[in-house]
Amino acid sequence: MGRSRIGSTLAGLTLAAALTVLPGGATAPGTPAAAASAAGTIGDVLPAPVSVRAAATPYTLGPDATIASDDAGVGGYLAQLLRPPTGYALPVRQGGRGGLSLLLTGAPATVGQQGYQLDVAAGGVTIRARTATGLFNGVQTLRQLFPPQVESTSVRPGPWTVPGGRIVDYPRFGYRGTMLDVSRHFMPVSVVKRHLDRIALYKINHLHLHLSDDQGWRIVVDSWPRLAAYGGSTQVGGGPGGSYTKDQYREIVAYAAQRHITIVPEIDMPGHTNAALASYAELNCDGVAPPLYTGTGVGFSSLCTTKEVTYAFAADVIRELAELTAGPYLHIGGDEADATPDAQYAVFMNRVQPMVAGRGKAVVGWHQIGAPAVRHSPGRITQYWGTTTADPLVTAAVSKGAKVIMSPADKAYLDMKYTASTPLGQDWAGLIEVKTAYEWNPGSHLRGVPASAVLGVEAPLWTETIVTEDHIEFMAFPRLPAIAELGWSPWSTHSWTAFRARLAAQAPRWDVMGIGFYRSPQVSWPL
Ligand code: NGO
Repeated sequence: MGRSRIGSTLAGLTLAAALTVLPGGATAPGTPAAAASAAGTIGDVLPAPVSVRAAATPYTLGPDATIASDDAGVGGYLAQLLRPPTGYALPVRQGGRGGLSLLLTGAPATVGQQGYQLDVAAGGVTIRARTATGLFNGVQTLRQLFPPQVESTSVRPGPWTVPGGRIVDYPRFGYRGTMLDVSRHFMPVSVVKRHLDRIALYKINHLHLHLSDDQGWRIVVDSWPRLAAYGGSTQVGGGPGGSYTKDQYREIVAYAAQRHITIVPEIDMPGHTNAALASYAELNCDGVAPPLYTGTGVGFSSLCTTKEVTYAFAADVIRELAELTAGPYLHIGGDEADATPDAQYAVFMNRVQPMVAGRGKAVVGWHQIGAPAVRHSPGRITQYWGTTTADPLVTAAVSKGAKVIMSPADKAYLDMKYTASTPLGQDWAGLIEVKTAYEWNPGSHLRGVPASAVLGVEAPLWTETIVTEDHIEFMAFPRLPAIAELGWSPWSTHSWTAFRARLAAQAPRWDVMGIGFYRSPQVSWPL
């Protein structure tokens, strides 16, 4: 299969990239014409893989197939995915070889910690990786190579044929995320879990949960019980709200971990804190608790940064949240603290950031945390949510050593309307059709922020106007896959024409999964 060509370069272009199978059935020069089987080609994957070599060797999964996996977790996950639609037994064996083999040996070094090599030949499918995460990512590619009916929860006829060839693949950025604002409207555990299942399909590996805001506090904190009990008792529009018990939250973290997704918890401070201020009068400078808030205004609340109790509160919340957090990050918000004097903002952050570091976590903050008077903290990450292409706060944080998560609001905000007539969402950052979500380069979007300073991308879904799971689906699909591709695929594969064809091919899968996506007129969806 000429794998030696992978990774070699020609005039700055990798040969492997030059051999990439293009969407819409077209193949780049040198690819066997016979590659396109009835099941499509092995390059019909989203996000676009680093390199694809199609071959006329499709594999058909049969009733007697077995799964052999060096990692029991990923092997079991694949079996759980394939058993319902196929009706096959698909026993999972640790080690050895099967029709589907997941091996922690033999992957090329280029695949790194998250990548994989996938080979489809008539005799079977082999995924090789250096980590379980790499195998998991290979499984997501394999999942997309099966016909869309593979997503069915009941038995379908098949045949379960996968196009032949080889993919060698690894991400451009280590961090590919999306955010769910469970504060403005609370989302039950079942909805979060289904969302995790869906984002995994596009190799999104972080789910940021916006757990507190003016309208609701959504996680139990034992040392400050009124936060959830009272501060979580409503939401935008005045509904019942809700909050996660610690056990429910652990369940989300564990479910995410099985999908190789890290939960990034956020407690937004010192602004966006009305729910906390309403729950505890002592957190207010005047000692008077405001009423609960169910509107959608921003920038009016602040913890009292001159009171010691505020720091005891922050320390308790961070300690309890860090204990629940498997991943390396703890997000402390820091946006729109318009009701906090600038000097006090820096005093607050300079006391709170070390609390996070002291619990062994890296600080993540919205990019206002890059204010010059706020010190760097080990491993600190700044999340850019502006709408300009240069930002002094981001460059200042980067110059101190921070890495950047790119969430430009005019490109990556999933709560923006697609068009003026979109029934849901806001438009303060602009209208974001699918092409707008796709046509930007996270590695060069901000002047003075080189790709090497970019940790990755994140698409936030704020929920002022988002109430139900249907709403989440409509706003996230198909824009989230666009952001996922920006985070994963090498820039050399970037092409709107190619992307929109691969995107269209996802629609039958979403139909089977019951995802009510936005049928953008920019994409030629199959009938
Ligand atoms: C802003 C604001 C949020 C809003 C969101 C709505 C950030 C980081 N703070 O983004 O409170 O919900 O816009 O688009």
